[in-house]
Amino acid sequence: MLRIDVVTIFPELFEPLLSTSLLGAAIEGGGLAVELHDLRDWTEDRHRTVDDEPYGGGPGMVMKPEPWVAAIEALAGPRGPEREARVILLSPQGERLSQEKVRELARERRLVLACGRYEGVDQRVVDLAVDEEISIGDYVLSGGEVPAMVLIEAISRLLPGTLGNPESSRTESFEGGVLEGPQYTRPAVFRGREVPEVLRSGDHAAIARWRHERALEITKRRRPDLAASGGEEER
Ligand code: J9Q
Repeated sequence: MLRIDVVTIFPELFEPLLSTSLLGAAIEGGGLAVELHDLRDWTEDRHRTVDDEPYGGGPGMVMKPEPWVAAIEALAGPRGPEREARVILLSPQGERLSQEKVRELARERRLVLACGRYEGVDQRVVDLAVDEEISIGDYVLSGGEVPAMVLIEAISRLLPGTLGNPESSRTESFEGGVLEGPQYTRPAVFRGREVPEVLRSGDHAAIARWRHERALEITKRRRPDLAASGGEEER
């Protein structure tokens, strides 16, 4: 069982994700528990203030350290070998998320996901309380909430006993370091375009060969970076 605690100023953003089928299955199956926490619950002032102006000036606001460190230490304990959870800050400065990292995190017992806002979190939070920073890619977002959802969904698909279809998870894009080739369903002809003959031939060996060829082709063309790292990794 993996427990994920999410700390955010927008806990309600996560509600649809948790109630809808995707994670629903992982949670129903007992492999995953997600707990939402409002960062403002760890403020002490009347206005529940979570941000302030940046030292040195500049645009935007920076998230204050006190609520963050209080929240993280309440959920994970102080940083060190006794800590009960791995604390991850979703941030543009983080290490890029990969399927390898997802596999690693899916083996943990507890995670705390800290969702900061775009302008940033006081660096002392990172230095004192965060174990690692993760980015989902190089684009501007307004906060770490959507990146946290990406991470939760990716992890949920790997939890033991919670996967609807283990076969499809293994062969899907990236698990083997190769993209999937084209997929078709009925009708056999749509707007004059035919499904490739081989897929309708019933020749399973020929189908497997054709799919493997298309997979390598699309990977080489669209993702030469992936193609370079083998494509034969086969998990
Ligand atoms: C918190 N852009 O972007 C990509 N991965 C994480 C992020 C991010 C962001 C702004 C705030 C996280």
